[in-house]
Amino acid sequence: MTNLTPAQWVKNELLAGRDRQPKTEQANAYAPANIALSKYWGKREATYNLPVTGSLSVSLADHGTHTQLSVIDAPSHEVFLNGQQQAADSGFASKLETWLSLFTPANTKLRIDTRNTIPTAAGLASSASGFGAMSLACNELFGWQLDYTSLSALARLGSGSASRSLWHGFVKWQAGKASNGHDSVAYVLPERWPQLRVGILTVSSASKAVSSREGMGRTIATSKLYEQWPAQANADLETIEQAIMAGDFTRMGETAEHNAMSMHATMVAAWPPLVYWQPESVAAMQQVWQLRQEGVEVYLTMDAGPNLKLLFEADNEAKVLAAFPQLDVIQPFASNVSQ
Ligand code: 2P0
Repeated sequence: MTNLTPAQWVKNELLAGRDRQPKTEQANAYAPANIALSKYWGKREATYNLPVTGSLSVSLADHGTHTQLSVIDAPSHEVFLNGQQQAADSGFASKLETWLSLFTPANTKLRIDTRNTIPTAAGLASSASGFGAMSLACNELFGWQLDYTSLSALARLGSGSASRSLWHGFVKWQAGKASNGHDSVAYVLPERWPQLRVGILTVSSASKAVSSREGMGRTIATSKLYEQWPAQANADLETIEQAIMAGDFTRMGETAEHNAMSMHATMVAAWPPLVYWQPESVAAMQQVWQLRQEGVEVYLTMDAGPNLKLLFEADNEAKVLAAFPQLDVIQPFASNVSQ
């Protein structure tokens, strides 16, 4: 089989038989941000954003991205982020345009209004909810009627972690094997965990020195410790999925924290070293471990940035908040968050 480019794959396979033109003048969508409990760190193929391993996340309810698409009569797309027009050559606009060019007819130009409900300083206004919301809004605008799992492959082409941002709740992105990624898709798990809390602990709003994309490339290329990562990531993914099914918070939390620390170990062993932590991050980690010693069951996870995400259950919320008064507490399974 000849290798297709992502644009050929989208047009010939994902959208096969579908008309190319917009079906309505405007479309709106929302997608939540997500935090991986078992991380995606490393690509086996970069043009399709195909991961080395699967990953599993929990979505962040009302922390995410609202996107409105409007068909416009203009020579090029217009991109607005939180109300501010973005220069066409900005990183944000050009990433969006590259993704839109995978399927948008040349004569169709869009105004894209994207608004994040995540505090920018938290470093969570990631591409995940952005491309998640774009994929849902495009499905509406172009009338594709694709199911969410198919849309997750399209979101992945924008950003890997976006494949996990189409649903609320626990979401698993399976690595897949195919060279065109048709099987590298995500789906929502049926389990709910109403007592689960995710706390966003913003310890530093220093901007990210090295993007995740560059960081994972550097880690694979130079970190000897990365060699052990895929086996651990696969095992952790399975353990966390089982812990979710069993409602075993200790097992889920311990495995998620160990997974994040191990991912960071692979980064630290890259060259030049990749250390996303700030002194405040380490101080906060030690505070979390101290709390655990005192019998408060709270675990941490971290991504490619200095901030911590804490995992705990409702019965410990007051104690965790007492230790971290600035914590932004999210209820991923609140009754008003429909799955
Ligand atoms: C994750 N991260 O699983 C991991 C953990 C960061 C650390 O997914 O290159 O922005 O667009 O596929 O999705 C961040 O990576 O990277 C990420 P691309 P993406 O959440």
